[in-house]
Amino acid sequence: MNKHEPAELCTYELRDDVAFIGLNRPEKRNAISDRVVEAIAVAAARAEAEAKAVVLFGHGKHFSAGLDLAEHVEKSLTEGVAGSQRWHVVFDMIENGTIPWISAVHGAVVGGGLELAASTHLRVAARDAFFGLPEGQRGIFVGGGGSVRIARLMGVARMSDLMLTGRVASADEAERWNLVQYVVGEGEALNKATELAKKAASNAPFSNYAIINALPRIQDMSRSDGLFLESFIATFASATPEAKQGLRDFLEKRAGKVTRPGDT
Ligand code: 1HE
Repeated sequence: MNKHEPAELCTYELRDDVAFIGLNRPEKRNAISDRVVEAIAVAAARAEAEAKAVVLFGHGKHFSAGLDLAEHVEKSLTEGVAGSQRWHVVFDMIENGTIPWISAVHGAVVGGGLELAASTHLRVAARDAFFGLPEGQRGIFVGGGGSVRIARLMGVARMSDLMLTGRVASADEAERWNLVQYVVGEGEALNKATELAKKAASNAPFSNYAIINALPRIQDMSRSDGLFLESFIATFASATPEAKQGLRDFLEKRAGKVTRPGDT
């Protein structure tokens, strides 16, 4: 191990049902090395086993500066391909797991850092967050799933703009472009993500599983296949004990109503 690296590249804490996973390499702006990818994999496996939702955040002043360029520059072509494919496997564990992940981002959310955030299910940005894909300027390409995930979130034209011109998006632009779902004040992203994670953790596990696994897949299907699959998932969900209980709770006036934003 490099003696300058902290032993714990990802912090992990379970609070109630929510796992808090923190990228912990602040002196390198949470740049993602091979060891960081493995630390994320270990944390993700632990969260899958014991948590009902995850909040992912970065220690220090930035969420993540993306790919560790110092490590990358030393790699052969074969090592580069293998490295990219390992990112794909680990980020797929996040996206296609059984529990919802919510990213709380601030500062730089750049390159592979944005690819990591895009593999989670919701993103909350603090107002000081900024979003860039400087791969074009560095002579490389996205390799952590961005061409699939980021392009689906913000669209190919916007992603091409960031990659071709080095344009950097503010938190408000990122929200307008569908990269993030919430923008909050500086220093408040973790609190907001925690609030959302607690809500998501209280849903029926099967509903969460279907939301995070079926919705993205259905977008990749034909309309007819998507509707067909939806019917089966809906029927299966309705047969779970949580659904029977949830429906009865509402009908017998034990469950909350849907309220207007701002109403309690
Ligand atoms: C790094 C990295 C890194 C910082 N790899 N070491 N990503 C980028 O092209 C982003 C490059 N980084 C930056 O633009 C800036 O560092 C930040 C805007 C993120 C932060 O700026 P700042 O002023 O807070 O920090 P800094 O002084 O630039 O960096 C502090 C240290 O972190 C410094 O090392 P030091 O030994 O001189 O102290 C930097 O070299 C180091 N550092 N970013 C390695 N990325 C799967 S494919 C994905 C492809 C990509 O992700 S491409 C985008 C790569």
